[in-house]
Amino acid sequence: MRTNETLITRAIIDRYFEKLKKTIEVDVAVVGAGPAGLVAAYYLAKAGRRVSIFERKLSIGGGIWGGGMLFNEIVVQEDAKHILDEFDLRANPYGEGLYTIDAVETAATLTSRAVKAGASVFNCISVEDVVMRPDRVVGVVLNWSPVEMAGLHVDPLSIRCHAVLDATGHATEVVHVVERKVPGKLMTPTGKIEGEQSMWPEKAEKLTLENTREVFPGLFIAGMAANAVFGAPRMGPIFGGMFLSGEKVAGLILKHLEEEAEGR
Ligand code: 48H
Repeated sequence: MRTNETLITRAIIDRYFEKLKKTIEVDVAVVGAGPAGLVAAYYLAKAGRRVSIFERKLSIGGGIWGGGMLFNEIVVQEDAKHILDEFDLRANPYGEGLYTIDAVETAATLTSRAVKAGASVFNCISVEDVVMRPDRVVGVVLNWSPVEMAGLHVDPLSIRCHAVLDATGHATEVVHVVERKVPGKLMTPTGKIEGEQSMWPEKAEKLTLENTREVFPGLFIAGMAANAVFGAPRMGPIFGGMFLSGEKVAGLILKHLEEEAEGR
């Protein structure tokens, strides 16, 4: 058995660049690997689409790990139970129509299932801009997160895709870039980002699903980003809306990809 250092290095470089080359042109670029992004990526990959997820942090899972205030349990309501079953997550009934799930099991399972379904995950890579042609989004601009953190002047690389999903949570970073830099208006009442409101779980959970949609040609929003863009409240550590939003946006993007292929 050969285990010398150069072989180990060669194996890592070869395999990483195989993954990276496959991502130069994909069907969907998912920005942010929180619950909404991971669930969406899973359903898209399961449907046979080429999906890459870009996550700024070293860890995958976004806000799942900390549960509520670092108590690492999350709450999911009955409406989203079918998604828990799809992912084989162990849900413990709590009160009427609610379930608790171990936050660590949730983050690990969503990640594992998205990757096994075929999604490629690139951690420690931040999306800093989009590619536009001329007034639609056709790709994302990438840089290493450590480059971003160190404030180094390093030019990025970009990839092309047929749809971008902003699943960056409260910050809704991709939509902010588009609002600022791409000609045209967002598909919101004011044409701009409406801004997140304070906490109201029942209303917020319902609105998360309603607000999950295409917000600019080629750009979709899901999860907390959907409420931030459309001016809806936050909901605290209940995650059913995030899961349902991921499932819904996957369906919308699949339809978009089919329509685009018919028009090509
Ligand atoms: C690459 C990026 C970039 C970027 C950000 O915050 P998330 O967990 O997002 P959601 O919407 O899937 O889930 C929201 C949920 O965790 C939450 O915060 C809830 C329910 N809050 C309610 C409340 O009241 O507070 O994940 C987003 C991910 C994170 O991992 C970021 O690091 C990542 O996106 N990210 N990745 N490029 N430009 N911006």
